[in-house]
Amino acid sequence: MTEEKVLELKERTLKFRNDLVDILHHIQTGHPGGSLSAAEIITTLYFDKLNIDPENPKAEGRDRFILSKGHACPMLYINMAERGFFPKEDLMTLRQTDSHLQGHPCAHKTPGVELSAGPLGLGLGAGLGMALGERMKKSDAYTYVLLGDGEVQEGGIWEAAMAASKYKTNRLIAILDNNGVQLDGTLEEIMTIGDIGSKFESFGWNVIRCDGHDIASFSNAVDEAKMSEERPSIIIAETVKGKGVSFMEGKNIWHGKPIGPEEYKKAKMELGGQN
Ligand SMILES: Cc1ncc(C[n+]2csc(CCOP(=O)(O)OP(=O)(O)O)c2C)c(N)n1
Ligand SMILES: [Mg+2]
Repeated sequence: MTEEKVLELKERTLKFRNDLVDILHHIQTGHPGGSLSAAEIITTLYFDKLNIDPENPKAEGRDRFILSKGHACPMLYINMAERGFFPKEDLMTLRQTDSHLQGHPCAHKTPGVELSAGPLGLGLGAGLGMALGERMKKSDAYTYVLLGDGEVQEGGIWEAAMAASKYKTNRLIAILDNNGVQLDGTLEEIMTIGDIGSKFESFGWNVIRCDGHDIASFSNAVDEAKMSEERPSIIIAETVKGKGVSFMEGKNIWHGKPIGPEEYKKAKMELGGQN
């Protein structure tokens, strides 16, 4: 990735963090922590890596992105709106009853959303199915699945991990948003996932590590994953929950807390007061 592209994506993620804080403050609900930790990951995919067409969201042979940690959908919607899947004005309708932008992604309502998500643990199995389907169609599309680190405590993840390895789905790329925090506390406090890289490795996966807030580092990890010839890949992206807003960083309380007026002012100041 060129330095210009890295700079462009950096500017985008800063703008998108601002948009996120604006929207979640406006609607007084939603999930800031997990959205902020995935900002660089989602934006690098949507503005550099994914072969998708907002004019034709169901195009044959497209790459697929599954937000398995569905609660982070505000950051997904912001990226999708900017790419032109739907009008940006829709963003402020997030989580309202009649909106197509529900609090968790809904594939039937939002063009370009590949899988309805929210119940954690389902996205890897679904992504595996999509990757196998693409293989049957002799397509060279990639399927990306973004997982939370708390999410991989779910048993279904490990069934999918075993099957993906058995079927050698090298075009399946999981990304772990490894922020060390889940809903009720840190993973150390609730249930550690231990050396997660070794676990996936022993299940037969190609394991790649990167800094999930460093766009060049994440971009290189994706390029490396795409080279895998037989094994599915997992990119373990080191991240900080709530990244970019100091009082949210690493705090599980900001998993799903409304942003108050003073908090809003402080967050916007830290983010450079854009918009
Ligand atoms: C099966 C299931 N159990 C519980 C929940 C409630 N829940 C929503 S988000 C969350 C924590 C997820 O933590 P993590 O995967 O680490 O996400 P991130 O830190 O990226 O926000 C929980 C327990 C859920 N959505 N689905
Ligand atoms: Mg987490």
